[in-house]
Amino acid sequence: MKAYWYDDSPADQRGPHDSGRPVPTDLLSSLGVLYSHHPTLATVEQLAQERGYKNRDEIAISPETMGDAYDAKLKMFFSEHLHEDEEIRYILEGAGYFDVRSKNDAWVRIRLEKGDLIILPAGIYHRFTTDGGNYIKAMRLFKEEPKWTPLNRTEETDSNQYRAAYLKARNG
Ligand code: KMT
Ligand code: NI
Repeated sequence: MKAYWYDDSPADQRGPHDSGRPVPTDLLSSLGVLYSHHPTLATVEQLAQERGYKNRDEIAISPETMGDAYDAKLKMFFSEHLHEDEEIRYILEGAGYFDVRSKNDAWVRIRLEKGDLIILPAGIYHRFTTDGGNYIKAMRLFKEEPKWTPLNRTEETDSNQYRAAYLKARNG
């Protein structure tokens, strides 16, 4: 894992966009973003049990697995959105970037590779992209029914109840 301020250049979303300014893990946790590294599945199982993630599936994102839909999917993942549930991802292969909004609405880019696990809280604005390798395989963990639906950022999501609850928790 590597976290840093996004450079906001118009280059391809899959480039590093590294401003050279690192973001420490405690800034991530102040946003409610939890990171951990798991060389094997054993400690993922433990975390899943503790947090009540009873279900899981796997997603592979690449031109090979998605064919013609890849470009459209990539665009969809990269539109700024929130979910009404946590987004938990354990990276099995490949790499990718999760961008999350900071308190002053700047992008923090989080690079994840094999063995990295991230939990994004419900209500946080974020987006995702593969890197130049165009391949990631991740385990998606969830509690009950998956609520994958991305709600793209609008005035309406600004007043979504999960957004409001997130801001309350984040801002204290
Ligand atoms: C999402 O919901 O944005 C995703 O599933 C991103 C891909 S998981 C590595
Ligand atoms: Ni998402």
